[in-house]
Amino acid sequence: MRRALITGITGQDGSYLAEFLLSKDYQVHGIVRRASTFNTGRIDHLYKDSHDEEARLFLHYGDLTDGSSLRRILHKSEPDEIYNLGAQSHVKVSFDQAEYTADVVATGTLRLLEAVRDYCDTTGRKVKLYQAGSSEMFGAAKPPQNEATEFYPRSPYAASKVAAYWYCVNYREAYSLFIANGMLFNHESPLRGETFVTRKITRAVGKIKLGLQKKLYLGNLDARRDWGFAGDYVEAMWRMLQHDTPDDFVVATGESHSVKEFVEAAFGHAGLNWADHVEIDPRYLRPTEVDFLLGDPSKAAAALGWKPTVKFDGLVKMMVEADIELARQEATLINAGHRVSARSGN
Ligand code: NAP
Ligand code: F7E
Repeated sequence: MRRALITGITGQDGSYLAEFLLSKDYQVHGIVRRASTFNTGRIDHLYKDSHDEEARLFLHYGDLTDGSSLRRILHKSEPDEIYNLGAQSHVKVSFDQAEYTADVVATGTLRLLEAVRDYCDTTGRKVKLYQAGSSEMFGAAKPPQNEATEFYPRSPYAASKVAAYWYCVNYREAYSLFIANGMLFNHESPLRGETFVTRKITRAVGKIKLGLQKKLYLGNLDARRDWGFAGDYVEAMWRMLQHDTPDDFVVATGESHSVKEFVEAAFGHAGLNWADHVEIDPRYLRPTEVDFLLGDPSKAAAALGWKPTVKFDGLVKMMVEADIELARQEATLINAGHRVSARSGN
């Protein structure tokens, strides 16, 4: 049985990837941060108690800021494949917590690479590593962006992902490790964190539809993104590690839309007029913005046989419908006297 180790398993992509690998009969190990509240909501449906003979998902406490935990978990889990998805992944937050973002995203990746290098040396095992790079690394570079496009990061998050990318290239060349950098454009789903713009919008649409919220406050509506479905993108990660040689790939849909187009489509799908509900709050603007991302995924299509199955309209519909259902459940709870959080932000 092949074994995979996922950092960031409790995040959106971690959840889809764990489910995908379990469906391929992997034993899956995931690193979970200690928190005072449960943070495994996205993977609870995959978990079986470790005493259960059928258990194939195992969780370990660790952190990318804690190198010794990474080393210990490598020895415990003995992975064939590692997916480094752990990150402080919010671009706006990275301006407020720049040093922490660099420590997790850039130095955290370096800590993991050092641990993997020593693990391979001492055990003689071969381990493949996927690094979660981002279209944010292209930043202000002219669209369309592909593997040959020069990086022009526009945030501490993006600069940290560029550093992590180059650490990975260096470790691949210096120590002949199998390391693939994915340069993934924005990918979303009903599991997307609620402070990223797509989910913030579809959550608001659901709550407005059910009468639980009136207004949605957003920042820059003109930014353009190439939005795909997270379920499709985790398969691209896996395909990169099944390729004969380690390489770097752009993963995108090849279509770009503005935030305003997403807003119009999401409210429209619920039969609402966005102009009645959306207001601009400068709090959500960024010191430097990434204006226009449009990925060219032709290398991934040719070399990995990967292509997206969900495009813009299908994605909006999937997210709006899931969030209307969620708001319906919340309305039921509120009517039964329970308290439900009204928090939104970023
Ligand atoms: P996400 O939902 O924000 O999940 C991030 C994961 O990283 C969570 O499991 C989080 O744990 C974990 N994490 C945070 N700080 C950590 C630390 N110090 N040590 C270990 N783990 C830590 O992100 P995502 O959307 O799934 O994205 C996955 C990866 O792809 C990230 O590296 C992100 O930067 C990158 N990426 C995402 C996109 C996208 O559009 N989604 C595009 C390109 C690249 P908690 O649950 O405890 O917070
Ligand atoms: O912003 C604009 C905002 O936060 C998208 C991360 O997964 O994808 C993500 O980064 C756009 C930006 O994602 C609001 O200014 C307007 O132009 O959803 P986002 P992101 O910054 O593109 C990349 C590929 C990653 O790697 C990251 O980890 O939407 N926008 N109004 C807003 N954005 C937010 N969050 N909130 C607003 O109110």
